[in-house]
Amino acid sequence: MGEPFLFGVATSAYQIEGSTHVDGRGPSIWDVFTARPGAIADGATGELACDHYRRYREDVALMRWLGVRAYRFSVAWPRVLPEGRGRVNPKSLAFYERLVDALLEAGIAPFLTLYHWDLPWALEVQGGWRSRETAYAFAEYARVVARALADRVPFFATLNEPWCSAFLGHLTGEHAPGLRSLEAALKAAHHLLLGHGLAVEALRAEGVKRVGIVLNFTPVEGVEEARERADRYHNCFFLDPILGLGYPESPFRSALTPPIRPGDLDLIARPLDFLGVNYYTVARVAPGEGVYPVRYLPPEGEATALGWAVRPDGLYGLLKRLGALVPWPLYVTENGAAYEDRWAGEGAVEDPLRVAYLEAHLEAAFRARAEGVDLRGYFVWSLLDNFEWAHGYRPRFGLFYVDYPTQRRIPKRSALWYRDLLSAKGSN
Ligand code: IFM
Repeated sequence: MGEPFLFGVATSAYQIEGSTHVDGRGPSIWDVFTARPGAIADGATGELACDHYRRYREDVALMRWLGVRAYRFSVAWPRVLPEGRGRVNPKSLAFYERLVDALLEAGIAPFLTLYHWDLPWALEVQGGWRSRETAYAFAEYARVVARALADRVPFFATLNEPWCSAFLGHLTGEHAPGLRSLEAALKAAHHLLLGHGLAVEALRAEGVKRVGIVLNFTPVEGVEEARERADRYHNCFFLDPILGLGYPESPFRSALTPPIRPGDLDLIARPLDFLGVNYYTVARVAPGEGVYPVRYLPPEGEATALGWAVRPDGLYGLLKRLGALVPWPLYVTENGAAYEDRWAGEGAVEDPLRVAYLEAHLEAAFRARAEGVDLRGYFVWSLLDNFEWAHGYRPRFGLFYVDYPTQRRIPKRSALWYRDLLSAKGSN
């Protein structure tokens, strides 16, 4: 262990930046998906979001005030390469350089994610992640970003939650690009992983210090067969190939398989420097019907505004499981809770449920760490209320409340709590 535990906050480009038509940014699959009638609650889009592209200095000041040591953010691929590959847009790279420099000046380590779901539309029309070519385009993009930032950014994660990109984007249709096809989902899953492997090589060639990936995990409870199937779907599908174990037995009742070519699995299993772990809740399942014969049962006990059970023991169990399996240090790269917070127009926003959620989950994470799990950091999702994908702006995950009409940021009680905690731990 040795290095100080990294306390941070996390965000992603499309969820906060806004300025979607500025400085030569190309369209992404989310710009197109949000325009589809009925796809997003309240017809919301990321066009303005938290206006972070223009207000990033103010947001870095909020982080400094909190006393965090690290900031996990993502770079928007369609800003850097508006056509997905080929022509680089220097104006956008300059934005991320300014952001990184502001963070470093504030003593905050940049923790960069290359892909948090905003595929350039120009690549989608050529087949998106269903096409093997997109994996090569991703490695090209990784190289461009690393060339500009590797000297200042100590952590690079390739993908955020490829499970969501593949399955929510191509199987259930809840996320962009909104397809409903198992064949498409399996192709996307494999090409995302291939892109990850190729990007790892590109990042290393450009001298990036620490390279990893961020996966989302949902521990599963329920009767044997459904539980094991759902565990393969939620927790093993991406982790196993990365660990060199190949894909798990298919969670689907189908003869379809990922389109693996010779050498792919070796590329996907390149050694990493860390695994990012996103954890929010557990799932309760029972046998179901169809190609994925699992039913999800309503949560028992306390749940957040998204109906996700509050289960800090799930994080403890997950970290113990991963600690025994994964040969690299772990970071909790996202953890947090959505509530429909209200601001009275003055003072802090009172969010006692979020404070209790974060306190209990941090305690669980530190218990696992005290028992030997090599956990190096913890990032609250999120710094700010933001665009919560298909749910629009109603669920609020932020430590800071965003009053969208004025773009004012108002600290919630949880921000004050995190700040006190970090100052007591000597982080600020
Ligand atoms: O907002 C998302 C984030 O983009 C990815 N992980 C889960 C968060 C909450 O749903």
